[in-house]
Amino acid sequence: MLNALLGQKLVIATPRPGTTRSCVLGVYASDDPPTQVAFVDTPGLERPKGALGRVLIDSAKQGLVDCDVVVFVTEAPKASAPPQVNEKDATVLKTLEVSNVPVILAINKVDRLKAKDRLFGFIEAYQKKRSFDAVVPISATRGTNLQALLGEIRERLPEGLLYDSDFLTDRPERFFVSELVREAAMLNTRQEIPYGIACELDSYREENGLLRIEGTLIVEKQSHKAIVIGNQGETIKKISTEAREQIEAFLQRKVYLRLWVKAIPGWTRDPIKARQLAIKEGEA
Ligand SMILES: Nc1nc2c(ncn2[C@@H]2O[C@H](COP(=O)(O)OP(=O)(O)OP(=O)(O)O)[C@@H](O)[C@H]2O)c(=O)[nH]1
Ligand SMILES: [Mg+2]
Repeated sequence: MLNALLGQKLVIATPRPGTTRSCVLGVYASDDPPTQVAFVDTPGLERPKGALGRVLIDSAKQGLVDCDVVVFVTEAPKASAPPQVNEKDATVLKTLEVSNVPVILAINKVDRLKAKDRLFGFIEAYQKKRSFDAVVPISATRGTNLQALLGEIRERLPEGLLYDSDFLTDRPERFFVSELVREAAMLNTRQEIPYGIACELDSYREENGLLRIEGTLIVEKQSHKAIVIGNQGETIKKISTEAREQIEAFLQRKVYLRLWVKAIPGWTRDPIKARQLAIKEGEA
């Protein structure tokens, strides 16, 4: 959704839960009317248990500090589902009870819902849980209603432009590069492996006009290492190629990328390691 709002790919997205780990700032800007919206993408507030899960919840809560508006993103119900608030959303809405900023409900993925009238019962069920300041059905992939969502957000922001007109994010280039590597690794692995993947960049330097990047994919079990490498290295090769293409598109230049795979057994269950490996603070 953030990428669609910004009109460019800034943050990573995969079908796997737990994709976003560190909060990421992305500034939307428009001249007509003059608008800046500083979006902070956060991890989901309801996550699998374990040390990494707790780290992600802390990270998400950090993203809620000092914001003027919360956009609570849920997804349109499946055709067969009864119109009710799902359990995970109910838990997250409890967390938001302490916040006294406006909360906008964005119902994403309406492109998947053929019978749009099913939304009415769904919205009613959410409004019963708490009174949202606005409700906007959207589709991030199709771009449906994004302007309406921006309008609802804008109306609730304080006046004034805080950033230079071309300012996009406060994270360094390297952060997004390591995220794109992690995204490619998550997209090419299955079951519990993606959740236990972290990425660290070991070197990032110019050499003869080429950007040379070396990085390590960290997995949480020895057995996962062999799977990420794949038969005759085919999986890691695919991950490297996809990551390199994404990095080249992001940086608009040619890069050389080399990846290693390392197991740090149980890192997602160790509170200190989970924090160190999953959350990038300031510099990546
Ligand atoms: N059909 C459809 N799929 C979408 C839409 N928006 C996002 N998705 C897909 O939904 C999946 C999850 O997207 P993410 O952006 O990773 O979701 P998230 O809520 O940020 O999840 P975490 O970062 O894991 O907490 C991805 O596969 C997206 O491509 C949409 O409007 N329609
Ligand atoms: Mg995310």
